[in-house]
Amino acid sequence: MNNSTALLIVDAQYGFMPGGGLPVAGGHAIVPVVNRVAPRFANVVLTQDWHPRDHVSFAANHPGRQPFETISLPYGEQVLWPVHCVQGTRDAALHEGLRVDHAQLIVRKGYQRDIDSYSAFVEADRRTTTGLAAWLQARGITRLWLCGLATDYCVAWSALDARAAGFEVTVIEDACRAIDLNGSLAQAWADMAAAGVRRVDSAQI
Ligand code: VGL
Ligand code: ZN
Repeated sequence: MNNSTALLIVDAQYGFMPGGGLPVAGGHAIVPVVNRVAPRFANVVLTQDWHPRDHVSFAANHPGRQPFETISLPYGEQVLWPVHCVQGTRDAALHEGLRVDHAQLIVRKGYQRDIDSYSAFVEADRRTTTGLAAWLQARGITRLWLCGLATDYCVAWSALDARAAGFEVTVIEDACRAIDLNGSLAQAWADMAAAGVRRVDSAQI
């Protein structure tokens, strides 16, 4: 791929794979697919969900609440998750089987106690930027290919924010896996299609 294109690998962390804090079915199966496509990209960026232990998104920090319930926070509705991707733990580590030594940037997100961040671009308050759009734009990158975990949360939110920031966006479907909570996967694909996100299989690259 040319220099105006980047691969964005979202949250390919143990926490979202079998045995992790918020396991996504088949999450580990993305690793060989990502490894197959990554060499094609001169520009590679990864994200890393990176929560403090007292993070607002953890059900365990809301007495009486259970994982996958929703609560209302100052910035809107928040799904309560099992404890996952706590800073510095193995759960938060990137999968060691990823062969992406040429990656240039790791964007950590969700590190503020009171704000979650599914998106690689803008936190859940929809105001606080991670700086990623400016970083990409400063390098002349206009096209993004997305893969990772989970399709219906961090990948979809990142894809939608990337479109809003003016990037051309393609999601590599078989290099993603979903949580699929209450129809969230179908909703995510509908939202992405409506926003002009392209959807491909890795074999088409
Ligand atoms: C994610 C829920 C909570 C994700 C991260 O990576 O999709 N989902 N934190
Ligand atoms: Zn998280």
